[in-house]
Amino acid sequence: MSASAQIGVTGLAVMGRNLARNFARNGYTVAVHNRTAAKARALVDEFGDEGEFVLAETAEDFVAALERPRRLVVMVKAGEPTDAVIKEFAPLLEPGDMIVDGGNAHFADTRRRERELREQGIHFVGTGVSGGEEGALNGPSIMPGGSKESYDALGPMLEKISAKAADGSPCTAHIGPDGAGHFVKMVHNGIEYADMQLIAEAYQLLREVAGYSPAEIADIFRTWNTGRLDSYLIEITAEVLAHVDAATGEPFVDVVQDQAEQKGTGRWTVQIALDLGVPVSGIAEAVFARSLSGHKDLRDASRGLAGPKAEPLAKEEAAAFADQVEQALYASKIVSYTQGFHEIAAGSDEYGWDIDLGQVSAIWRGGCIIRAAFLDRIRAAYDARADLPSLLADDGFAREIGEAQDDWRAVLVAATRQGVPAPGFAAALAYYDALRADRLPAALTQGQRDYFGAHTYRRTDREGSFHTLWGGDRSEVSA
Ligand code: NBP
Repeated sequence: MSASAQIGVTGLAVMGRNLARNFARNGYTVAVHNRTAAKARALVDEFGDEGEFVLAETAEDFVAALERPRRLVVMVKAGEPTDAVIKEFAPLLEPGDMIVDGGNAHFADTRRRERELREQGIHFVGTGVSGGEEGALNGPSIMPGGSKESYDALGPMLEKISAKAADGSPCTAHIGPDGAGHFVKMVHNGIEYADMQLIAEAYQLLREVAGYSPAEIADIFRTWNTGRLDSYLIEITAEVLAHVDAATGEPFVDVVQDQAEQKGTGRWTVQIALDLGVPVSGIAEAVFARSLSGHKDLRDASRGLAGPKAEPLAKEEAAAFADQVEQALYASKIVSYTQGFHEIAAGSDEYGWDIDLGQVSAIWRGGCIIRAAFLDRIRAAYDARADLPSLLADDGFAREIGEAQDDWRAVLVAATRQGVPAPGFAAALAYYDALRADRLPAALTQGQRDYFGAHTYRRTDREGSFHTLWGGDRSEVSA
């Protein structure tokens, strides 16, 4: 087999198949391979006329079909299958070749794989790909990690197949070494969980407190989508809410079981945030809300617990409440992005990745699930000040969240009084209030820790660590 393909894709389920077609449609010759060869044959049979494909039935043929340095994209199920594929292909590759893992790998696995393959001179490029099936075909947001050298060889191709932002710039860039790309994709998904939860809470409040129907709420979301909340998730929310179930004639949202599932990247975002000591309370509430919804037996056993049932507002009050919900949603969204970017900054510091946060927000503007007009604002904030310690330190965001807070608080008062859970809105407001507090009760926590465990504390009025002799005369000693 002659080495005629500029890139190869192995793993041709929905994502790999569409990514291979995207490369071919953009003029690249693409070698295609799958463990079960029939899938590779089917791809070429069905879509062979979209561009140049080289069908490879064996691993040896696949590698032989690739121009050097070889660019081999792996789109298999994350975890053991990725290791199995690496084990199969690495012995067939040569120094300078690249293995690009586009699956949803845990960044720690990516770091390990990168280290192991580097010894062999192979570049391992852990790459986050967002946008689902549709994005893979028509332009995803792509977050490649790995060496700078590998980006030099791969970047132009990724830039060509990626989504383009409204200003025409490609939604991909070199994120940083080893696991940086998969880390950023992980946090992207965590933010996605938070966005979805906040939208779901807004829906629930509009339904139960304001008394709107799903179709009316769809219209409200459509209106919001023309303003500062303009985003893919708001757009599809309106579509889902407007959809009527053909079998029953009921709103679709009423015939779907209210138990949300998850694949794990949101959970990883929270687990890693705990390891890094970054407060991502909004993202955590989104993960927990999905988890709580899935505890059907617990929920069934708890439905009789005392508490108010929401009583819908009068029509004239409902519209004003909807405006307040928009403010609460926007303010909470600012907080979840603040928390997500804090986690990326902390990961970047911990692993020495030197991630450009403005660039991350720029490549999320198209192709991915959280694409939104709002990301332009975040990029502008980091462009104005690259070392911005927090999005809330940006004058524009600080002003907007300040202006939203009365309505944000009013929405939470209504939610609490009427017994409608809004954990994402509440966690976001608690984060905001904690950051702006003059004093936090952490001082008392330190006192308790010193009392039962002699963990010591620091004083406000002088340097050093101290311990109070709680069991004795309660005098203070330097520790
Ligand atoms: P799946 O995650 O369903 O994986 C199926 C593919 O993995 C098939 O090609 C299968 O080959 C291959 N595979 C498996 Br399973 N075990 C293997 C092994 N031991 N050796 C070789 N190949 C093996 O596919 P997907 O939904 O297209 O997703 C691909 C990757 O992209 C995943 O990591 C996913 O997390 C990530 N991702 C998915 C989305 C999305 O929206 N679906 C978005 C972003 C990222 P076979 O045909 O022989 O069984």
